[in-house]
Amino acid sequence: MHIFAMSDIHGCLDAFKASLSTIDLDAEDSKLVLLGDYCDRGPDSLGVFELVMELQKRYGDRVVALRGNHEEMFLEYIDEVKNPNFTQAWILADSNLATAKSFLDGEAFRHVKQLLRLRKFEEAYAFTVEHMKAEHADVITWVRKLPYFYESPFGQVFVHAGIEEEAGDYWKMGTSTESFTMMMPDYVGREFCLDVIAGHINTEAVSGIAGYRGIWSDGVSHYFIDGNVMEYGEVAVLSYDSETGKYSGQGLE
Ligand SMILES: [Mn+2]
Repeated sequence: MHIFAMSDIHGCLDAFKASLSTIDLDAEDSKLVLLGDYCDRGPDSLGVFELVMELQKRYGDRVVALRGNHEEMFLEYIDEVKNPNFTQAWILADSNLATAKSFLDGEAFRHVKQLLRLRKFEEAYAFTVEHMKAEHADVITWVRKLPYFYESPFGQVFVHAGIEEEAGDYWKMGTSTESFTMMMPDYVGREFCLDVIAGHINTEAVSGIAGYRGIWSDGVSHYFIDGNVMEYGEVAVLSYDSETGKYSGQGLE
């Protein structure tokens, strides 16, 4: 089997498509695991969500989509719409309103901008969420069902941020939903009984090597695959071949 993994696409639909074009999903023994953070920052969050949904329709369980902290925030700002105290959190979480813009048609987005200019923040927030619910309920429903991790038959766990490795065999029970999507890379350099493949923190930050991009491994049990698409314009692809047990991808070897 060939497993491909990508993470932290962050609304960068063109970069995602370019990386997809390098892998063959038509082969029956291939699998694509996406580690979350499809939305926010980049220009087309809705387009990325819809493309992943389409891939799952086409390829079934050959395409696994996990959830990241940005999907958690996305659901939070939809669910907290009756809470006026959340208005500021919404504006801050969706930097430059990039995600809202992708979900709203031109006229609706101009209306939101106008409300914001008039400092009608709560109204802008409520209007945005109402529009998203009315026009893109399928996407919201899909995001709600995204799982937190994927365990392969080859001694691997794929996750957005990480797992509580101190819990050993009980990591599933021992890892909170916040940790799955947001934990710091606390176990770098320590051996674990599974390979842990994660995104969330870009590889320049986790490696400590200035300008690093692509995939980074700690040489023990961890592979980090967020190559920082906003900075470098590319979504890194990790490949794993179960016949040889070898990982490959930009930055490895
Ligand atoms: Mn993240």
